[in-house]
Amino acid sequence: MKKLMTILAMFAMVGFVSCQKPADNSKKNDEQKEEQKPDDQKPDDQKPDDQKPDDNPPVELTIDGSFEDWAGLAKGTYSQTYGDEEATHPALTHCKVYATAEKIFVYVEWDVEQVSHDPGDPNDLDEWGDPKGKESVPFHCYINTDGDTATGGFSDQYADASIDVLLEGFIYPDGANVGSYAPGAFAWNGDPNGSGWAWAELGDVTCEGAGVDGKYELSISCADLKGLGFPVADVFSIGFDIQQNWDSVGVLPNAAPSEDNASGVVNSLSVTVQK
Ligand SMILES: [Ca+2]
Ligand SMILES: [Ca+2]
Repeated sequence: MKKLMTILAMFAMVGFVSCQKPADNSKKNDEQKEEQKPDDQKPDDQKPDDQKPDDNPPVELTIDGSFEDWAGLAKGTYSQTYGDEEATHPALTHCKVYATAEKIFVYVEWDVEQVSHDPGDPNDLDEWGDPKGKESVPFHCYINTDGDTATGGFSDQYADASIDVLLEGFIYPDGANVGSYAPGAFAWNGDPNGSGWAWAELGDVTCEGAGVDGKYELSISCADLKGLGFPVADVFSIGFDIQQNWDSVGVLPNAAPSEDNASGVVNSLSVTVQK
């Protein structure tokens, strides 16, 4: 009888131990959950799928003069602005900017009524070697590459006056047709937050451009900007102008002049790089 009681007691203990195991495991799981809580706040693999930035993976737009690829961009991944018809230089009417670690993509629209282009007479050259009567359409990208409002300048067109790099090229390279964008790059060499046309030649930046009258897309190589000493920050800003024979006729972003802002100059457009 004593032996039987001993055996029953042993079963009871085994049963007790068995019953304790899940309790122990539950406690351990709870502890593990506690330990994992900080990881839940990590941005990458710990986040629920719907919060992953991979929902909007960076895409490569095609610079081909058709713009359907822009329509496919997820909202919130690009920056855009529309021109004010009452602005001092209203010829640019709309721009969108989408940036990846590799490229800055720009889409821009202008009012063709306000911008004329003409190759002129190739057999009748002026003192500069350009065909007489040629109507040129320079296009500038003004980039606050470091996103730092304490560096750069050009308050003439942007209230934040923090443009570090200027790209200068042509939308109608031959004067007759919309063509690719092959700009030269220049660095701001005026006073910080200063004004005036104060730029020092940097070199070339690889770009592409394509479009039709009034609509254009272009890309800018971030590696080339970095190679010239101007890496593009995760949040940078940018502005544009379109010129008629070297006079600005369109500036973006812009605003209508007002009592508080007689020039209608506003900040450059802030852009967040998609990664
Ligand atoms: Ca395209
Ligand atoms: Ca800057």
